[in-house]
Amino acid sequence: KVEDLTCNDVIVVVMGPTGAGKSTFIQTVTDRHYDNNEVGHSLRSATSEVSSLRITFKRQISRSQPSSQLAQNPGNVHLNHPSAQPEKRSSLVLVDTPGFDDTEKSDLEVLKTIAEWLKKVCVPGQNTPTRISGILYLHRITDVRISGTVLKNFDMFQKLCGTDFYRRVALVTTMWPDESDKVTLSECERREKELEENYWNVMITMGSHVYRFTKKAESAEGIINEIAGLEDGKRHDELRVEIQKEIVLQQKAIPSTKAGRHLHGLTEELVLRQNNLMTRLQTEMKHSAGLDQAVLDELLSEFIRLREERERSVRDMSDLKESWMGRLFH
Ligand SMILES: Nc1nc2c(ncn2[C@@H]2O[C@H](COP(=O)(O)OP(=O)(O)O)[C@@H](O)[C@H]2O)c(=O)[nH]1
Ligand SMILES: [Mg+2]
Repeated sequence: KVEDLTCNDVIVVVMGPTGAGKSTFIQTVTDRHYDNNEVGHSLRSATSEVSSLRITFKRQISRSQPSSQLAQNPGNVHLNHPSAQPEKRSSLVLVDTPGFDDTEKSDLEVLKTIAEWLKKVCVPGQNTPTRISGILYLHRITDVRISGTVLKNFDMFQKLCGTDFYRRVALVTTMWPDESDKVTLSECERREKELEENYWNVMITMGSHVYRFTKKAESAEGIINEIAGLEDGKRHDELRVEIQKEIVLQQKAIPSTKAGRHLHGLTEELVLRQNNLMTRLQTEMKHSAGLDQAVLDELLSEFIRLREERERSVRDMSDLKESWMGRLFH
């Protein structure tokens, strides 16, 4: 439970589109620790909303392991591990979040879910406890192009996170092909470069780091070590996630946050697109004399589905509309 979190916990939030590999990444880290019998008590929630899992995390990466993999990877930051030193143990909480493309939830519901969780772990008036140590944003390197869904996830993540916190962000590419598959590998490396130059450049300039997740536990642990600042004691700095500042410190309602405002714009565009589509479908149905029944039925069910979707978008948009008073005060 969220209330169980303590100021000794290192909290790392994992974000990204559905299917980016968030749950797999977390599983990879936790499995290893289950095997080693190092599991502390579980914080996994019963719902599939935001779930968090606490493990006792031991620094296990020797000098030679990650550098061999990262050396061939000049775009990535070099993991510069000091020579063997006594193991350090930390209580690590990994937080799994839904993407902004959930099948069950609208984007607004997802935003609320994440924001509420971040609000609960942040006790106002107390200055040390439960800071977020880092955010991992996961991206499938196998995606041939950057889809609208992926862009939406990335934009929403940036707005939630805030520029100050970019230094504590790991941009993690997942689903790397095997070393043996040279053709696919070089294609993925080209995409990685494109991401770094055209999509992630601003974040990188402002301190975010890029990593590859190679499915091995060492790979995941290396990323967490780096980003959570487990080794350099930096986790007590004053950095905070933007939406936490907004809803906890500035007491803003979700529609008034940067993420909320951005989502309002996106939802407005979505409603326009849905309206256009519905008009087109209606025209098609009007001119449908002679079309066979199966085609007609399909058009009709498409129309009904679209109308339901639009209802939901319109509802979200009105929820996201800042009240007159709200705008005055923020
Ligand atoms: N080939 C491959 N498949 C992966 C990898 N990571 C995740 N998957 C698969 O991709 C799918 C989505 O992963 P999941 O962790 O559920 O994504 P989430 O929606 O972000 O939590 C699952 O079927 C995983 O088994 C990876 O590194 N390589
Ligand atoms: Mg998942």
